[in-house]
Amino acid sequence: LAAVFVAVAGLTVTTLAPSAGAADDLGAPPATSTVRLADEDDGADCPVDPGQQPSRSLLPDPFTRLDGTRISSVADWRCRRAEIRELAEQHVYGDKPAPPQSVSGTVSSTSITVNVQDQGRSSSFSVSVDLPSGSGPFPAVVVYGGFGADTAAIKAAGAAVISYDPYAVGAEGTPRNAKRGAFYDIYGASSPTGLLQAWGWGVSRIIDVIEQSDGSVLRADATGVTGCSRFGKGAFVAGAFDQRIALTMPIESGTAGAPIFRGIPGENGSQPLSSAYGEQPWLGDAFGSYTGNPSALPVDTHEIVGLIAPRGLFLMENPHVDWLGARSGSVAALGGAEIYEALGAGENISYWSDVQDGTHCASRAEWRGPLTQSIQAFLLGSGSPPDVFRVSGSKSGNLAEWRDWDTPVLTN
Ligand code: MCU
Repeated sequence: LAAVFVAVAGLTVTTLAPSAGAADDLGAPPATSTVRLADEDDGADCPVDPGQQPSRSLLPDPFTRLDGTRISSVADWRCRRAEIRELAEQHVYGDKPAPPQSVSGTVSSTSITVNVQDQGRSSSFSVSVDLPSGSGPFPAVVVYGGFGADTAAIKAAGAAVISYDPYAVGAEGTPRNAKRGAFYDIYGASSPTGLLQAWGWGVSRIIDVIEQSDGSVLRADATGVTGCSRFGKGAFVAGAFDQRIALTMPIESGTAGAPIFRGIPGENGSQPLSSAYGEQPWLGDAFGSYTGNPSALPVDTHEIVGLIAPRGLFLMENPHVDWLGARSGSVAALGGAEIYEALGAGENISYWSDVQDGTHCASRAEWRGPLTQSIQAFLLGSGSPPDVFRVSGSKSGNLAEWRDWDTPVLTN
């Protein structure tokens, strides 16, 4: 995994915040320095010319660039990924601003404070921290909201739980032209960026503060993110737009989360695109022109899965509640898994939807094992990822019906 990851990240290994005077006589790096294997966005320098993309009822080909040529090597993925990222910002989620001018804050064993300054404005929020037993520094999982995530299992696996209230960063219940929260205090109440992207921006700023800390409580290179339902949508988007997030675990995310947009109109009982767009400003304002015509979208969520590749991803879905669009979710996972395969990281994506309990965001014993394994593999560097793909029979989509492209063998 490490080899693949470094190759895709373009070998951007940066040493951050070495602690003064800690270097030994041999000149080795100080033991407490933090090595960052990835930036928030390793393709920020890639040229992207979105132009006009033709409408298509099938899923866009993740491996064909906007200029119509196909990628042929693993290294090509970095700038192809940048194209997908840009399309996703423009048409689906709204823009995630470049890292802010300044981020500061504190990390303690009980809380993290975050202060951000950008474009002449500033805002702050804080989150609570709950450490596992044992001695740190610990990896951490950012848990959105207060339901659906198995915080006991996260701690038992050896990771801290960071309890994140996304509404402090992007409030629900506002009209699109009067958005509120720490993100919108800086980027404006009428920013066209939706709540999911704003919430993910908040997670990125938490990671900034952990990176700047002395590293004695939390490890900056081992952050995961999870949440259920609307917060599953949020976790999915956070993982897609920050490559420092080593493990993404969306739960029962439904429309505007993992399920392919193109599948929703044909999936009985699933939350319509117009409903997800209108219920809360989760998606960016620009998505409004696609709710009746997802074929016109130049991107779909199998490629958002691809933005997370080759990092750890464990998608959890519930097939019992039709509203959650689990069939479209399975197609996103299958399509996205093609990208993982092409990058040589097929074992890093797991999917599990054949659960017993039909209750939305229930606590589920079935997921405890693969959740623990994911945390250990991707955040603690021990054991191997679950590498499971369990689709519910009643909600299993067929990728072949959704694509006219094949998966290339990429050279290394
Ligand atoms: C699945 O996530 C949402 C869903 O999109 C909404 O329509 C519904 O109101 O709330 C779900 C949720 O967040 O439940 C906690």
